[in-house]
Amino acid sequence: MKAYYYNEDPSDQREDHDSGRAVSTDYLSHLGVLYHHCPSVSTVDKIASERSYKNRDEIIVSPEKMGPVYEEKVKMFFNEHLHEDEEIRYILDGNGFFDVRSHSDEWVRIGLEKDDLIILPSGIFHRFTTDNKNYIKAMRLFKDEPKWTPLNRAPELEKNPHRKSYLQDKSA
Ligand code: KMT
Ligand code: NI
Repeated sequence: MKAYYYNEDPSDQREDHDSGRAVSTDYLSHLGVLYHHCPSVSTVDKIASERSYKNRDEIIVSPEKMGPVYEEKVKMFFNEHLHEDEEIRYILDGNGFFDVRSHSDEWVRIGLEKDDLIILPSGIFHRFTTDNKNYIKAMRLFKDEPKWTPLNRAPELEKNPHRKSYLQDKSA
């Protein structure tokens, strides 16, 4: 895992966009974003049972797996959105970036690789992209039914109770 402020250069979203300003795991936790290194699935099982996550599936995001809709999917994952539930992802193979909004509404980029597990709190604005190798395999964990409808950023979302409670908790 490597976290840093995103530079807004006009290159493809899948490039590193590393501004050179590093972000610590401590700051991530102030945003409510929790990182765990999980060298084995049993470490993941422990976190899942502590948080009552009963279900999981696996997703591969790559042109081989998705075919011609890949580019479209990659653009879609990169739309800024929030969820009313936590988003937990455990990286099984490949690489990807989760970008989350800082307290001052800048993008913080979190580069993930195999064995990285990330928990995004409900209500945080974020987006996802593969990197320039165009391959990631990830486990998605959920409590009951998969419920991660993306709510795209819009002014009226500031009234969403999950958004309000995120802002209150994190004094963002
Ligand atoms: C998401 O929430 O954007 C995704 O699930 C993308 C694939 S998981 C790395
Ligand atoms: Ni999401």
